[in-house]
Amino acid sequence: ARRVGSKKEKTLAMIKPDAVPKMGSIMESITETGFTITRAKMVLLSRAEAMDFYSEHQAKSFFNDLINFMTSGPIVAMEVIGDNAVSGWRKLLGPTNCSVARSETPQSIRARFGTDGTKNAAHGSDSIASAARELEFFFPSSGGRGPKNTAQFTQC
Ligand code: RTP
Ligand code: MG
Repeated sequence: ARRVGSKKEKTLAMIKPDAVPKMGSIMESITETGFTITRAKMVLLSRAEAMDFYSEHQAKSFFNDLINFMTSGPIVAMEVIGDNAVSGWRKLLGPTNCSVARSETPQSIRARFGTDGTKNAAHGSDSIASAARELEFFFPSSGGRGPKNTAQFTQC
């Protein structure tokens, strides 16, 4: 039964390169919270794809560090569904900076699995509109688009 005031939503959860080795624990946290993972995809983003995904931050001082980090290894993109999933997944993530997360929300994903203010384990869409755009980015409704995954894994 759905609680009064709750709304079933879809969001984009992304495990960033630093936390891919911990993807099992992160997925478990998502499902233990009551959300459902309905799609998942591991992708090595190109620089152009990472810049497109984070285009809202292109003028920020941290943009180049962010793009270098996000293209340093594969990410895991997931469609997550549940009551108030957009804000609920952001709450589970914790504050952007992992040091802040460790002092304020020690059970959060970023406190448990992140490193610093850039390498912070995971991403969550910040609104219903962002979720729609970001889900379309990774799971396009019309085939033939989305990250091409053409870069090669250097460790193979
Ligand atoms: P996200 O979009 O990844 O879910 O994170 P967020 O909303 O909590 O934070 P946002 O302001 O959107 O920043 C996007 C990502 O850029 C990196 N960042 N680095 N060094 C810095 O000052 C800094 N600030 C942000 C982080 O990876 C952040 O998640
Ligand atoms: Mg953001």
